[in-house]
Amino acid sequence: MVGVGLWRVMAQLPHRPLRRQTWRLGYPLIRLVHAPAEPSDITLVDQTLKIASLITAFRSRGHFVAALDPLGRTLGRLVEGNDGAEYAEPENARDLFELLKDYPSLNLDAVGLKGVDPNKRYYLGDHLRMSRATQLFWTVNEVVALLRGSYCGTTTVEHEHVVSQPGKDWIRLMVERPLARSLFLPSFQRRILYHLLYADHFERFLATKFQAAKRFGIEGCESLIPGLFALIEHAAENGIKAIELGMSHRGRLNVLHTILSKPLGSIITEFKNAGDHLQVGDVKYHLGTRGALSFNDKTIQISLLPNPSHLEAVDPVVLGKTRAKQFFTGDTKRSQNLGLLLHGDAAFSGLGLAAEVMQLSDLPQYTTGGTIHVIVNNQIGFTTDPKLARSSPHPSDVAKGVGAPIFHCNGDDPEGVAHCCRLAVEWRQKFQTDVVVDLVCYRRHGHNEQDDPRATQPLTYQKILNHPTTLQLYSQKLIYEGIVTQDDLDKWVDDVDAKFEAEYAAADSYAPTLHEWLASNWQGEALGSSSSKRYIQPTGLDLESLRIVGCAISTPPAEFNLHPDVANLLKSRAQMMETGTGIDWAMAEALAMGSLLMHADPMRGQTVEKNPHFPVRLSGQDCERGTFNQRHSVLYDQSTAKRYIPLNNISPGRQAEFVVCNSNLSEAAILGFEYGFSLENENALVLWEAQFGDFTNNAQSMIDNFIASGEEKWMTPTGLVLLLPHGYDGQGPEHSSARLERFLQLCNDDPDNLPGFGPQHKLQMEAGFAAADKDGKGYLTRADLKAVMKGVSSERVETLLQELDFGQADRIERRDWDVFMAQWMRRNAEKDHNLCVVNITTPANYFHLLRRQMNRPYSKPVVVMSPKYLLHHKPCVSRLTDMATGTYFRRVIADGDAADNLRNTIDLLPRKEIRSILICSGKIFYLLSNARRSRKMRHVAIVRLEQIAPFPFDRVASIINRYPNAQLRWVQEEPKNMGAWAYVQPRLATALRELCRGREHTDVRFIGRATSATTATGSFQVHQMEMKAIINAAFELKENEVQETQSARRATITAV
Ligand SMILES: Cc1ncc(C[n+]2csc(CCOP(=O)(O)OP(=O)(O)O)c2C)c(N)n1
Ligand SMILES: [Mg+2]
Repeated sequence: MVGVGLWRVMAQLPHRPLRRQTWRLGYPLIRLVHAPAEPSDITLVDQTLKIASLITAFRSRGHFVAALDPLGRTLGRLVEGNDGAEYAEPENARDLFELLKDYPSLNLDAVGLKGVDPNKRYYLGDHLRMSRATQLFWTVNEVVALLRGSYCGTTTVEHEHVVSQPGKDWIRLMVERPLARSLFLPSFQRRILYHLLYADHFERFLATKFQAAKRFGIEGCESLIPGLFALIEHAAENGIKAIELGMSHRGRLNVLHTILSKPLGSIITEFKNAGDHLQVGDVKYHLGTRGALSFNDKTIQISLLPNPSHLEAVDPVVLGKTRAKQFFTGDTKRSQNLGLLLHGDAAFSGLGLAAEVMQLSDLPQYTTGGTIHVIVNNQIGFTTDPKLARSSPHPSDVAKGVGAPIFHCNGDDPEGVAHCCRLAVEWRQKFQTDVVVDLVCYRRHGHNEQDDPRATQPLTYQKILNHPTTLQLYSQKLIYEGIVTQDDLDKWVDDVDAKFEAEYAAADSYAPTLHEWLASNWQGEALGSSSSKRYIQPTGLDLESLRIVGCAISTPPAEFNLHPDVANLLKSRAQMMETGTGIDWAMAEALAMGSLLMHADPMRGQTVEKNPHFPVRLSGQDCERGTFNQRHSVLYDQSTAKRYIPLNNISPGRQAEFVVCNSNLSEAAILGFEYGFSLENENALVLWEAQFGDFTNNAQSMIDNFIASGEEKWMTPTGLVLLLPHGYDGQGPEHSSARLERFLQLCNDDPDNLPGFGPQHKLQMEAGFAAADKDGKGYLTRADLKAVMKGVSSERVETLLQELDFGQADRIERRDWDVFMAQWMRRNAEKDHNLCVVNITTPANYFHLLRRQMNRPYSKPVVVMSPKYLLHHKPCVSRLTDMATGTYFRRVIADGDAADNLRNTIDLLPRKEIRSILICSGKIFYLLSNARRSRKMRHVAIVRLEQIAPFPFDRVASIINRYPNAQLRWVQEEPKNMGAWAYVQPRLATALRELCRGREHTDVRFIGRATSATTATGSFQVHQMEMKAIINAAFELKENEVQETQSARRATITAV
């Protein structure tokens, strides 16, 4: 084959000697192996190989000598003291640099082609991608001309690290051709110029009108705007229907206005601070919005997510939301919804989150089919030069780890920028993986407009001062090429400036609306535009529904070869369903999730099976099996490794989907991703599980800046559930604490004031009673109560009455009404709370909690201090009837309550004789209960705070009031400066002050570990001694419990 191919080629050869040499190479190849080659053969082979290496050099190192820096610093030796210069010194490509220095008179010595005639033709076959179609023989001159244009101009691409060979081939095909930079039509060039002009004048306008304001202008990188237009237009042409966009401060106002059409009047209002009545909770350059762009017959929706100052933090959120969009719109090919992230150069290379997020790009349950990253590479981060900001040549280098191709372009070449953006879109649609556009530009002013950058970068800013704007450069080019005239340009300038002025003049009467800040489909819930399928309904379910779900999740498919332990687990689950007892944590969780997947809509008379509802998505490290071997939500056939997910087989085709996925080892990226997922649609239960709660602080900014505060800042409610394994089992400082105190500190409920107790509340109650008691009998019946609670289901009223211990009495006195209304107001106030924090002790209560997330019309994030030890602790079980109709989530559980799963373990003294109340939360309850039983402490009551925040003032108080003569103790496992104590202490004081008047004992003593710098000891023995000391202190009626535990700790520590 080789011989025939070469023969055909030879026929075209110009010179006889060359033909003879080539023939020798082609025909008896064996001669080359067996006989010594002739010097001329060797020279030819050597030169051809050198040309091949030259091609490789251009492809792999051409970007080092490309003309990327608008300030002209990339190509050429760095001048000493030329601060701010790109790190990419030509040392990395010295040969190419020497070769191109005096182009077109090539210095072939530099690349080892000494003495070669640059016009002699060499057979290169496949080495140049284009050769297959057009040319097999190339002169060195042609090779250099082609590759110089492809890799060393104002645009270039890095692709040697791309893993996919077809991907590499495609890129070469796209760039290695003489006119690879698409010949844009004049109309397109005019549009680029117009967008450039608009972006440029937008900043000028704001700079003139608001000289003292920070706006983080785009000056120096105006080509971002035509670049984005080109990207979005090409995305629309390639089938994308919606873009989720995330970006930082730089140029954000410009993007908001020019790309997303945020009215200028609105931006001006924000500058003037005239929209404060809308209680916007964040600065203008953090806000999000939604917009749409139309190109011919195609419209593309764009939603810009709001973000905190924390750079890169929004990245995973954008991708989670993109994934959710794909999920909810059935975009299984991921070809219609695109995630687009704009980054700063310093942030992209410096912050690990960017790299963590890119790691998600090819993970089956996290991929979004490729993200397009655009780096606004202004070659500075605040006052820090690139050489101090990263250890690699380009800020984009971190993307090489995931094999993303990287297009670099010079910001002063807006056509090149548009071209790269279009190629990025094509790559993404074709290969469905991440791709980067590194837009190399500069920052004309300081970090913000109040900074003078000359103080730290004097030489760079001298250069910038003398450097024409991109608009000037590009308009000169187009005028020179005859694409536009100076008159055209002047007219555009006049029109654009006049438009801005007119909007400025009209801004005083501009009425901003809350909708301008909404980036999500259902963010408008608070504004009455919710798409919710949800309403308040009880979380308890009829036993039949529970059995349907229970049976499905404990039955493996036929002929499925289960692991023996898993087979036993399923058997025990089946038994739980049969007996209705012994329901453990994992089973309760599966029942809750399964019932949500099959959720019935009783209002429409539908049965469990007829109304598929509420998809459930659970993600986290090793969550499929469960870190503690408890969940096994995916079954594996032991002979085929086939997977089977019981929760997806309750009623296949007629249920919502259960997505369960082991995540990669990242907290911040995954938590951010799931938070983003939860923002897209409120009708899904989204849960993130940490391996151990201890690791959540790796994701602290997701918690502080999004989950806890997003709703208040940006009106972005979320119903995300965080499962954070927590509890002291003697496993050391980093496997004990999910840092409960941190979450409680984020909760916004007022420690000192009770809802329902203000003067205006009293007036409301009075008026309400008068309205309900129509016939003036002085009390209400249950019917009166239900009649006056318009729009509230009768079941719900009954639940509230039960919670207040009304029993079955049909006479509600005025005092009871006040209590009822205070409770009602408190419930309403829960809507204003930002975070719910629970530390639950029974599987049934966990079941209700999860179902409550989907059974109330508003969404709140829930932080669950989830158990480890309790997962397999025999007494920690519930009965099926604890989840049945009429049962509900208990914020507090006291001895003998219906939800008390350990009732009858001790015969307590009558309530008046109870001398001590131990209030606690979570796992320690079981230790206390066990000790109380074995020590026969009949005079001690134990109260479990299941929901810590919002604090259940009313419920806690009514339980305390049951024991009028008891002392109060708060017992916790955590050190005194951690756990719930700091949160609970003032709230207990308020509850006692307002709701427990007249009792003798009103101070609450602390029992727990002594204050400590670390969460827990590393010694198991010390841990056990500490636990013992806590339990002893809890049951001793001494005054100095704290000292007791403190000295116990010190003693043990010294002993060790
Ligand atoms: C996580 C984080 N750390 C620090 C900062 C403070 N900060 C704000 S802007 C900035 C420089 C960002 O540089 P770059 O990413 O290149 O963006 P540019 O401002 O140049 O567009 C820094 C350090 C921040 N906002 N977020
Ligand atoms: Mg920068």
